[in-house]
Amino acid sequence: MSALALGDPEPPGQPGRGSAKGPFSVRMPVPPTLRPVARTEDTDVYRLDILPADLELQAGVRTPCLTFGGSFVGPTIRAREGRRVLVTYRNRLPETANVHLHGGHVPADSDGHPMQVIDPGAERRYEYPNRQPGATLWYHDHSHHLEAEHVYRGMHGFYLIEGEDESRLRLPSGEYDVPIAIRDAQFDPNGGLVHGDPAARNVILVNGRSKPWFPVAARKYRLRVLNSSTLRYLKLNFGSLPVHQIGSDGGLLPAPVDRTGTDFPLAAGERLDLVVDFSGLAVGSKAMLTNQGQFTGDDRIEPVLCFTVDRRERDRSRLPGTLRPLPDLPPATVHRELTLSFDLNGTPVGLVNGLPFDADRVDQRIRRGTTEIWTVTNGDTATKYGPIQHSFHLHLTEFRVLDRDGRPPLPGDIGRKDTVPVPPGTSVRLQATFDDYLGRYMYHCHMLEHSSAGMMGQMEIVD
Ligand SMILES: [Cu+2]
Repeated sequence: MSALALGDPEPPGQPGRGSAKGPFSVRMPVPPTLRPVARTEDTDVYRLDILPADLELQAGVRTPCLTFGGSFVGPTIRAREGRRVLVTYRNRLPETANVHLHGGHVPADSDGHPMQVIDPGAERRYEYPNRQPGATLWYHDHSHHLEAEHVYRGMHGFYLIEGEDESRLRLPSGEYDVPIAIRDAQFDPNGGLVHGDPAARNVILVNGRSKPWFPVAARKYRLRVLNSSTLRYLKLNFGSLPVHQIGSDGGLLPAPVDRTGTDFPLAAGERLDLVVDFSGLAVGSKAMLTNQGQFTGDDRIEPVLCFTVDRRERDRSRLPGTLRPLPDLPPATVHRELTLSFDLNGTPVGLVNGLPFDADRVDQRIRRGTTEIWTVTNGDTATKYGPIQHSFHLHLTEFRVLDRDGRPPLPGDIGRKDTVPVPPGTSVRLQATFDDYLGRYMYHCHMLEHSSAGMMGQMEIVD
């Protein structure tokens, strides 16, 4: 076999063989699509085990992981708008786990509340109604104090809802619709994942492989990019490849936005829905996706994924001029202010409005049907460690970013959002309407080491 093994493709969904070492010698796997165990007229039924697995994240080395279904990234669930999904997760770990569907409008007892855990050996059924527009969601562990380590060690996967409007849009689909999860990691000399100093996480994994390659035809692809890091900010760039952003966290934008050549800053948990056009590239050529180091003490730009154009193909997909209108913003009647910060005296404790998470305390009571504006502020401007970055994630529903410190939203704030960065000393104003389920839901910093340390609040939607 050649040193670069570029002519030795493996079927999508299979882990890299790792027979050749060095950058761009392992093919990027596409997470396998989970098959339902039953289908009824209106429901797809799934079973998925949470279990340990030794996986080849780095060529030739086995890494102990905590997984959904034995793969890292876990299997993709492909749902359809208006068609219910039931998933029974069985916990085969020796510790508690649970599952939050990030971006899902779901009943409170299916939201993966941090205190609603699945005990070792037990199972729990989650109901996902999918009564929301098509979007790129993901599922991950959310058990209290453990979510950062659990997600870091592998417990995450994609959940894609196809909107009722999507087939007529004729966006790239099937094998040309590729979910890509990007995150950082640190390995010990034996290949074990080190969940320690975040600044030491010096490896970027793309669908669970370091510096993989991915074969593409010279045509358009839909790439759904997730920052699945627990903490790290990414700054991605596709170089000169034509890139249009068609969606963000909560689904499609009103129209594609040409973002060719621009950086894509992406906080942990945020998603990008992109159409990338490889048709201008010759067969045999390569294109790099790069990331610029963030929070690691260096600002190097490093290639993280190599696209290899290996064939020409007829492309019947389109990049439509219009996609999906955004819902109107009704007038807001309630305003709330939240400040995210740390108490750094002793063991760091994450705070929202000065208080760490308490499952027995409801921080915000919200009447169903209300439209609210939340001003979220990062109060950690001058700690003993310097300024500290935070982000904000709202469960249950999306919000729209109105402004940042009175200035227009950033390019990454467009569309229906559920996760946004909140840089030190800044405020972001968000507007959301709480119109579907009742019960208790979380909001928190989505830098999971921060939420694991308590930087979460609880809201209760009431009639
Ligand atoms: Cu934070």
